[in-house]
Amino acid sequence: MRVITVAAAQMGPIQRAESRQAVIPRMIALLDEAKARGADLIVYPELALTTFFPRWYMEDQAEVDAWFEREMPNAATMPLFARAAEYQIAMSFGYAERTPDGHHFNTCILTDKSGKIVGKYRKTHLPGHSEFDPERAFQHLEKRYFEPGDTGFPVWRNLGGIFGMAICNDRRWPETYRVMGLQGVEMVVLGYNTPSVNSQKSEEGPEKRLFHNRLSVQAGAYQNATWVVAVAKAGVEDGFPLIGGSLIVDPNGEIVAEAKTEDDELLVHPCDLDATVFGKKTIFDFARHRRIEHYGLITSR
Ligand code: ING
Repeated sequence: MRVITVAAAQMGPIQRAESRQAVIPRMIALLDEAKARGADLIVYPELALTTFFPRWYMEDQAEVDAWFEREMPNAATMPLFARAAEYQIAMSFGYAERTPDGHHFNTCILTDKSGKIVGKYRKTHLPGHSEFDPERAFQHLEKRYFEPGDTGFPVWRNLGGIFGMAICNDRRWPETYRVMGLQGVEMVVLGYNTPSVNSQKSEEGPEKRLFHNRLSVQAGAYQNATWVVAVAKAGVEDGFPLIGGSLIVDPNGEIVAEAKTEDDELLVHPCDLDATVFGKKTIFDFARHRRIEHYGLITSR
């Protein structure tokens, strides 16, 4: 048994006018609850420090850059890192990263129990568009504000297991999980900000979005015999609704915990990393069963 008690820290809405200084106390309150409930790891959403700003069309790069962090930890997030280190709880959260040489990524980090950053992932699959689209009910300008990630899908040894990260739209692509699965991943942690309605298909509402969220995460977990922890930033941000539905899914594809609200809500579950072994040794023993001579199109087109 290698049990990691995981806290999925769903966050409610962050309004455009709210500062990082208003958000950090909410994250620390969730961390306090995670400590009280015996967690070893806490997982926060994508872009956890700010509103989902890619819904806003901006032309002034200085205005765009104000949504980005230039270093991590930094003054705003140091209290969170300090509290996590005090509690000996590892954490993962997403934020907008501006590198010293001026690159912009939708990024997620993973720390060890001492609060040291051991892994950084930059979102690969950027949904949406890069120019203002008048046809859409609202904008989704991730291709305007972020570059595609340059990390690929690494895995890291942490907490006695093999961990990987993904971000939001990445969870809809089977390649995301398979590349980590081929590296033996035992737990994938990811955050998301998913609009409750499709900006191009208004009849597609939250039920369908929640269905596709479960479908994508359960499939990725089952098909790679890995735990997947998927954590929402949820609720209505400046009038724009985001789905909740944060999930903890086991290596057999079963949902073992699911959020009930669209607010700050902590899901806690003891995840035995050894529960991945049977799947990896039998039905998804990749070395024994896969036939890569037939898979070329996946990387060549
Ligand atoms: N959000 C959404 C997501 O992939 C989206 C965008 C929703 C794309 C539904 C396609 C269909 O969950 C982010 N931030 O990727």
